Amino acid sequence: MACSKVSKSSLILLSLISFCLLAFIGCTSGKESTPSAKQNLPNAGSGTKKPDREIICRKAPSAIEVDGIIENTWQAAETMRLDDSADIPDPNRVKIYTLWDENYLYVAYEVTDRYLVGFQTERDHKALYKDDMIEVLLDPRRDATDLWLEDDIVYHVNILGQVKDDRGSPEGRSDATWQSDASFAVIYDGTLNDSTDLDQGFSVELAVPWSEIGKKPMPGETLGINFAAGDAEGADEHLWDWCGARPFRQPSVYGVLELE
Ligand SMILES: [Ca+2]
Ligand SMILES: [Ca+2]
Ligand SMILES: [Ca+2]
Ligand SMILES: [Ca+2]
Repeated sequence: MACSKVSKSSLILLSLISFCLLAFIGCTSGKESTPSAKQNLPNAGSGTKKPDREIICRKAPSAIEVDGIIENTWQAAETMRLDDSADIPDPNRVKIYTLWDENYLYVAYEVTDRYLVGFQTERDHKALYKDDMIEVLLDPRRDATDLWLEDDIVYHVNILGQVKDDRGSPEGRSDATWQSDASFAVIYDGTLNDSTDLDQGFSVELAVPWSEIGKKPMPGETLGINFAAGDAEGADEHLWDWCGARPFRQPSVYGVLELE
């Protein structure tokens, strides 16, 4: 009887020791793995938190012709506003459309702008952002870093249909010598660089190949994204964006585009 009592207590004691030991090992390894997984990427992991901004990108019901004209097919898109909130007379009003198909991510901008201004006709010109223009910024991997990494792409398109396209690098440097395979087209309604009359505005269409984005498009797929626009009013040009990124090449605060 005594013998059996001792072995029962020993068994209970052994189980308790094993349990504590396992729990201790579990805690220790957990403490070690979390920071080491994150330490190489600034602000890594933000991509997993629920984004503040989301846009649904519907599938294009038919082909989009990239000619600057917002055709009927675009009416299938979920749209959003990116109006200028600057305290100026007649600030620009901006409406953004997105669609996708097997080959391209499509983005269109419809801009109401009373004074049309544009000068840069050279690709990748440093001053292109000073013209009336739009920007689309992508973080395809959604690693949501503060650095502009090799997956990250920005397309600036000015009112003349000229482009400044940059891609990031593993060191976080933006490289304007990188050239996109995307198609761009702009049309405007008004008189360019003439402030003596009032203009109507301009519209922009972009088709970005999925091969450039590096993703296979399918419903539920997501990208980190930001949209921006710029208005040149004489010397008083200014820019604004969807996500409040400063600089705009800051994927850590980007919203999410989800393919439907
Ligand atoms: Ca079109
Ligand atoms: Ca303008
Ligand atoms: Ca990225
Ligand atoms: Ca370029």
